[in-house]
Amino acid sequence: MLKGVLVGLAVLGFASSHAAPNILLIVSDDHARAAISAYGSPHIQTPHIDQLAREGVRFDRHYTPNPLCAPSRAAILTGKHAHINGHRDNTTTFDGDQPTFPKALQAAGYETAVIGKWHLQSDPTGFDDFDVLPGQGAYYDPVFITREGRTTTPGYVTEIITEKSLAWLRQPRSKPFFLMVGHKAPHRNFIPSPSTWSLFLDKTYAEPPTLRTDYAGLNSMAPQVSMRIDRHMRLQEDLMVQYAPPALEGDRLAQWQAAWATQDQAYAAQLEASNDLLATNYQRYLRNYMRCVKSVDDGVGALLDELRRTGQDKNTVVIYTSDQGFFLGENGWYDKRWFYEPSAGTPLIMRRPGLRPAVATALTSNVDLAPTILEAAGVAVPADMQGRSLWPVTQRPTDLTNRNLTYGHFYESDDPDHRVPRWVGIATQRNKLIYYYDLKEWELFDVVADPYEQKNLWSLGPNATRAELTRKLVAEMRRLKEDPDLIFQVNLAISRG
Ligand code: SGN
Ligand code: CA
Repeated sequence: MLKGVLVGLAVLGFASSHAAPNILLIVSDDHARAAISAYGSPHIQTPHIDQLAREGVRFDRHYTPNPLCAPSRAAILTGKHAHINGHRDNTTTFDGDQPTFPKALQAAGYETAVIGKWHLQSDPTGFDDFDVLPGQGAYYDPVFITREGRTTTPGYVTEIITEKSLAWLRQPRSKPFFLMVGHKAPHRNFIPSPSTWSLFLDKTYAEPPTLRTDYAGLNSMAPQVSMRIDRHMRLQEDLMVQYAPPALEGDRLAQWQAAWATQDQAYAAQLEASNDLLATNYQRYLRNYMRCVKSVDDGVGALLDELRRTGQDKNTVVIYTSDQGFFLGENGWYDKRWFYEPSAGTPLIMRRPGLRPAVATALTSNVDLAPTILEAAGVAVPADMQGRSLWPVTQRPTDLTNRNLTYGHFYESDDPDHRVPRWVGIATQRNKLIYYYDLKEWELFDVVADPYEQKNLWSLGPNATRAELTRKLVAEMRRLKEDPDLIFQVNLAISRG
C-alpha cells in the first residue's frame, strides 16, 4: 500500500518531488538532428549529447515554429509565437520588457545567467549575469558583451563559452541556478577549432538520397533559392579553401595554413578527378560542420562532468536543443528557413533526476520550453504562454492525444541571400501541410511514406485528408490568435482549392 502511494507520488510530477532544481539549458545554433548520433547520425559520434539522451528523454518530433535564429530564441524565452512576442525575423530588436521565463525564475529566487550566443540585439533581461556575443559573434577571438562593456577574448568561441560557463557554475551561491549556454557553433561559416582542424580527414560522408533532387515535386521557389551546395556556397568563406579566419595573424595564421594546405590540395584533387562540384563541396562542407559539432559535444561533456564532480547532477535539469535544424545536403541544400524536416525539425533532449529514459514521438514545439522550465522550478506558468509543459510528455512519450499537431510560420520576405518564400504550416504525426502565401502554393506531404518530403500530394486534388488538415491549420491559427487578415487569406485559398 505504502509502496503504491510512493510510486503514485513519483508519477504525479517533479515539482512536488524535487524542490527548486538547478536548470542548465544548452542551445546550439543550426545543429541538425542528423548531426547527433543519438538521433542516428551516420556522420558523427556525439558521445556527450548521447549520454543525455540515454539518461533522459529524446524528442523525435520537436520543432521550432520559425526556423530562423532570433525568432526561435524569442519563442524559447517567451513561450509565445512570433506574432505575439513581436519577434518575426532576425532584423527585429527583442522587446526585453515583456515577460520571459528567466524573469519568472529570477523573481522566484533563482540566480540566472546567459553565456554565449544571444542574437536578440537588446541586452538580456531577466539574467543576473550575462556574457554574450554581439549578433552572430565571431569564431576566433570573439568579442563578448557584459554589463561592464565589451571585451575581446582570444581563442575559439565554443571553447571560450564552455570555459566561461564552467567558471560561472563554480561561483559560490546559495540559490538554485538557471544557466543558459548559447553556442555559436555549428552556424555558418562552420569554422572549426584548432583541436579539430585535422579530424575526419579519412571520412567519406554518406550522401542523402535527395542531394541531387530535381525539385519536381516541390513548390516553384524550391529550385530557385540560394541554398545550393554547388551553386551558392562560397569557395573561401564557406568551404574555407585557401582561406583563413581574419582574426588569425603571425604564428596562428602560419599554423592554420600548415594544417589546411594539404586539405586544400585534396579538395582540388577530388574536384579534378570527379568533376563533381556538388559531391566535392558536400564532403568539404560536412567535414567542417562536423568539426564544429565535435567542439559543441566536447563542451556538453565538460559541463556534465562539472555537474557530476560537484554532485549537482542529482539536482539539475539539463536540456540540450538548438534554435532550429539545418540542411546537410537534403535537397542539395545548406541552411534552413523551410518547414521541411531537416530545417524546422529541431533536436531536443531533456534529462532530469528520476526521469525514466524514453523516446518521445509526441509533436512538440520550442514554445513549450518556457512552461517546461517553469514547471520544473515549481513556478506558476502564466496563462498567456502559448506553449505547454513537456513533463507530461516525458511520462507518456508516445501519447498523441493532446500532442498531435505543431504549428509554424516563417516571415522573412526580403532576404536576398536565401529567398525562401514565407509560409504557414502544421505538422501532424502523418502529414505536413504548408501554405506559401506569397506564392499562393500549397504542399502536402505524407511524412511517413515520404520522409524526405519529395512528393507534394496537394496536386492530387481535394480529398478527405486534405480537407481535414486545412481545417486544422485554420483552427490552429485561430487558437493561436494569428492575424485575422492572414486567416482570411488562407481560408480564401482553401475555398478556391
Ligand atoms: C548569416 C549567414 C546566413 C544565415 C543567417 C541567419 N550568412 O547571415 O547563411 O542564414 O546568418 O542565421 S553568413 O555569410 O554570415 O554565414 S541565423 O541562424 O542567425 O538565423
Ligand atoms: Ca540558427
